[in-house]
Amino acid sequence: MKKKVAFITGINGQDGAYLAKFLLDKNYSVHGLLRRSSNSKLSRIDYLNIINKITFHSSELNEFKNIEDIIKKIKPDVIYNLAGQSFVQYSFNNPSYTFDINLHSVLNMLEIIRRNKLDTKFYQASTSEMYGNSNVDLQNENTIFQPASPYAISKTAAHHLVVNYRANYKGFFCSGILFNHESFLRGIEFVTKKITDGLVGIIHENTKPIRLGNLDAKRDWGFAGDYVEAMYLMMHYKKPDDYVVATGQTKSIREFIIIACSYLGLCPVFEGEGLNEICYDKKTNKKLIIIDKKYFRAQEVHRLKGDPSKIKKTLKWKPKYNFEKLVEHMVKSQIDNLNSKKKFIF
Ligand code: NAP
Ligand code: G4F
Repeated sequence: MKKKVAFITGINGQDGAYLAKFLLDKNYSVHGLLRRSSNSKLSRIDYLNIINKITFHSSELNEFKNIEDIIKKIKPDVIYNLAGQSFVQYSFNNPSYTFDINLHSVLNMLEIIRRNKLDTKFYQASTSEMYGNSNVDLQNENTIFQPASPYAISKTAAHHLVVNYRANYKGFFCSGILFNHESFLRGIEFVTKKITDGLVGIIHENTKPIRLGNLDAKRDWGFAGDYVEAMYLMMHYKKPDDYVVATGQTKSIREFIIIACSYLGLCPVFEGEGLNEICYDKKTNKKLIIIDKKYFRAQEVHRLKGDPSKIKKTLKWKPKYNFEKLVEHMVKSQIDNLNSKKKFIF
């Protein structure tokens, strides 16, 4: 039987790498988009041992003609659009670039499918950041969006485009409203990876304390491996729709630090207030965390907590990782990484 063809943009990102592995295991022929770089940037795909199983195509995401040529050549059954300027803080200083990649590129892909009358199914990586500082306790598919950063605005506009194209042109266009999901493969600038790699470094390599911003923001954190399965389920349901993917629990950065410390035998004590707060290990007096105003945002999203009822009920999605297991995975994988001959940096 002919293999189904998947085209993944952002294939070398956290989600792209996990999804590529997931789809290969489902016997898909996997094609991925890479943009030019002065280094190979395939470390996540290398870590998952799948480099030789993927066909790579080279282009910037916002090059309409290149993307159209690739899509017309490989005729994908499914496109997962995971590429994006994904760092919220960066978007405050680079809003126009963020809009170009996160919004205009989505419009381009929807137009390529429409103009060429393709049957290709399309998945868009929407985000819980679209809710902003919501006054609703549990955010679901009907909660109003109040985006609080250029990143969130670009993603909200792209989300509306997907909903609009689905209604207007009846294509299989769907959108996953994913809450924060993490893993050992997370980019080093994101707070969870900064904390787990930073603490492991302090213990095992005597590195400097970690410099962080707001410790009191709360996020609904899940495991990236579970979330790519949710994307797959959306794309294999009989009709296209939008789904919240979340755990339904919310934890602060401070709570994340405490749990990560517990897996390393550290006893964290927080002392001081605001920019003068520090965190140290009670047993050794070693400084673990310093607050640095550089990591505070122009506008913070204080609390996110998602309601995954719809995807659980309709698509029978069931995450395998809870918060504690996620933190343990990140800490243990980094210790293994330090002890292995081949070191991975993401
Ligand atoms: P990530 O690790 O930052 O990966 C982003 C990917 O996009 C990378 O492969 C990156 O390539 C690619 N990319 C960026 N700009 C590009 C361009 N101009 N042309 C081509 N490729 C480009 O992000 P992630 O965590 O996997 O997230 C995947 C998607 O889901 C993103 O769109 C993100 O905004 C969204 N999302 C993520 C979360 C989460 O918690 N992880 C939650 C909700 C939504 P390079 O390696 O070359 O930079
Ligand atoms: O890890 P973060 O940078 O993730 P953020 O901003 O929630 O965005 C991530 O999740 C979104 C889904 O909700 C995605 F759409 C997006 O692409 C990305 O994957 O920051 C989490 C929280 C923030 O409140 C931030 O202010 O951690 C706080 N924080 C405190 N100190 C820090 C730091 N964040 C970072 N990155 N670095 C710090 O030093």
